[in-house]
Amino acid sequence: MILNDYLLSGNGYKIRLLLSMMGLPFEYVERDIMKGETRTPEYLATINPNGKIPALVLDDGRVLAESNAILGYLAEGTNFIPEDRYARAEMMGWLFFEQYDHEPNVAVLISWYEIKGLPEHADIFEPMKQAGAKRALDLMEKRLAEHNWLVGESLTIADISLYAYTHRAELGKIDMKPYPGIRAWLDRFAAVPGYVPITWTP
Ligand SMILES: N[C@@H](CCC(=O)N[C@@H](CS)C(=O)NCC(=O)O)C(=O)O
Repeated sequence: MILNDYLLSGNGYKIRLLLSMMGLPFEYVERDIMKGETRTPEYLATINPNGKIPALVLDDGRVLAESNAILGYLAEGTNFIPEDRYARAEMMGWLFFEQYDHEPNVAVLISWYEIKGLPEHADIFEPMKQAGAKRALDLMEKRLAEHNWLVGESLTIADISLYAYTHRAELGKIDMKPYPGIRAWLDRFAAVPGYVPITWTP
């Protein structure tokens, strides 16, 4: 498999984490999103018409985009997805939460400070993103103050998805002190066999 990715992308890191935890070999292809390398006619035509990483080229040549969809594809039939129907739906709930409530706030703040710089009218948008990030982290804290993992009793792809940006939230100037449950979960996660840091590629 070939992973089209960008090293500092949390969305891409989700896939690198799962592939490593599953011990699956893959080729890594860096696409510099800051240079528009996911927006070239060739990339749009052959990899992802939506112009984004991550995009995984499967062994049979088909391509999958959308990080959480790729996680679901790779983890099908493994312990990373609960067998129980209700638990599986709960896991999907966290994946949708990640894309709608968490990533658009936490990841965007990180990218403003680490990669892209603040946008125009940051005085209006920055507090909105900080408030959204706080709401998302408060919800995670409610769960993780009393449980080891987001769903059931073991790690699922929901944990992988939400770990990717949460572990770098402080780079988005988000104060993690009020979140002891999340901080303990981050430590637990980093001790899972196959764990790799965001800067790892095969
Ligand atoms: N919903 C998508 C979001 C992917 C995404 O936003 N990728 C960013 C990097 S994190 C990207 O490729 N940006 C380049 C661009 O939009 O030109 C997912 O979860 O995979």
